[in-house]
Amino acid sequence: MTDTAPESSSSAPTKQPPVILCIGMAGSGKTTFMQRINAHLHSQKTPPYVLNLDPAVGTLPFTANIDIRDTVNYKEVMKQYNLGPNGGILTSLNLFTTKFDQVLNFVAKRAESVSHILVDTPGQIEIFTWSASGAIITDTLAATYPTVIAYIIDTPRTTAPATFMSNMLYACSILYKTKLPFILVFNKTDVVSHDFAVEWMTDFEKFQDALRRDTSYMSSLMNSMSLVLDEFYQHLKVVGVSAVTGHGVDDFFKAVDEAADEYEKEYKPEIERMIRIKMEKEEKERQDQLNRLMKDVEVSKGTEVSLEKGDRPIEEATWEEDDDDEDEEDEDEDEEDSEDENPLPSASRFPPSLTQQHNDAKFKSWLQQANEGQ
Ligand SMILES: Nc1nc2c(ncn2[C@@H]2O[C@H](COP(=O)(O)OP(=O)(O)O)[C@@H](O)[C@H]2O)c(=O)[nH]1
Ligand SMILES: [Mg+2]
Repeated sequence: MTDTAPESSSSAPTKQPPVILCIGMAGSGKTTFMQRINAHLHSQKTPPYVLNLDPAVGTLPFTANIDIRDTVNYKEVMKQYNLGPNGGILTSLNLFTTKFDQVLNFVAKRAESVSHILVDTPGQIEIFTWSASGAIITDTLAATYPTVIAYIIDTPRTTAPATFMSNMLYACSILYKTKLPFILVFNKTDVVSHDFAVEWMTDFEKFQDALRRDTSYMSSLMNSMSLVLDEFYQHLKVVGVSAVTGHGVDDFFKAVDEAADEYEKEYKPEIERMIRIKMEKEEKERQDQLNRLMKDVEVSKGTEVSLEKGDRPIEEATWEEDDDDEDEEDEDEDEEDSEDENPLPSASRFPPSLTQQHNDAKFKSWLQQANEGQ
């Protein structure tokens, strides 16, 4: 090996821009945050490539390079398929996903010249996180680009321990589903600081205290579930931002850089391993099929191919109702009563039996006679 040899088999030596997938509950501030980080990157003279996947957004406060609304009209989809708002959004996303290979081509053409790829997702979180389309989009992006989930949280609305816990459990489920580097983005810190959240996440006792003070019916359930989350917190990066004032955006990009490194070191080898396993499985299936075919050719010595079904030749298994129990012998008897009828060959056997060949010849001469008679 020379020192100039490429380390991996990857054909693209250039560094790919990280994808930032903005996911979060409706109203958490995904779109406003997209606008903020887009403006930030433009001000740094490192423009991103921007995708909007929310078909129901009224006006976008940023310019998207690819906008789902240019491809599908969500209101028309609702009308045509007789759907409600959520069904309309989901169906629009499904329709868009059928064209996602083309979207990827567009992204690939610009990938070298952009710093990041920003993706805004539909207002309702579950439409993206629990749909097949959302998974396809996430997985295909993550197969090519260092992909990072930015989970946007409405900080002022998550100060109650039970709400906080629900939000964390939701984030946890997305982390385990996507298996991608994850940044918890506590948004709206201009209204409420996210210090309480950091405290709860780092000091288990403090969260337990808060839960004890919370007398809601959920608190005992929460108490036991909070133990589970301790492990989950180890895998997270936490930043507090304000999409409105721009506070914390530098911290966010630092977290993105770290998460992108994490992707290269931990997630990419895993994704490549999964792709390799899938390809090996497909190759093995192909090889098995080829082997079966070669075996059939060998058995038949290149003269005839026997189509086996179980231990019996398929012709017997399929056509036995035509014959009585005595096989070939009674075929000769059949000839007599078919003398005047159309001796149309059944074409049911390959290679044709002697009787069948005889019938074929009879059919040809019958056809000739019929033609001459016209
Ligand atoms: N005070 C404050 N309000 C915000 C912030 N980010 C978003 N909002 C508001 O939250 C509401 C929902 O924001 P939007 O970006 O549409 O949320 P999305 O549904 O997650 O895309 C809007 O009224 C925003 O103005 C923030 O950092 N601070
Ligand atoms: Mg939005």
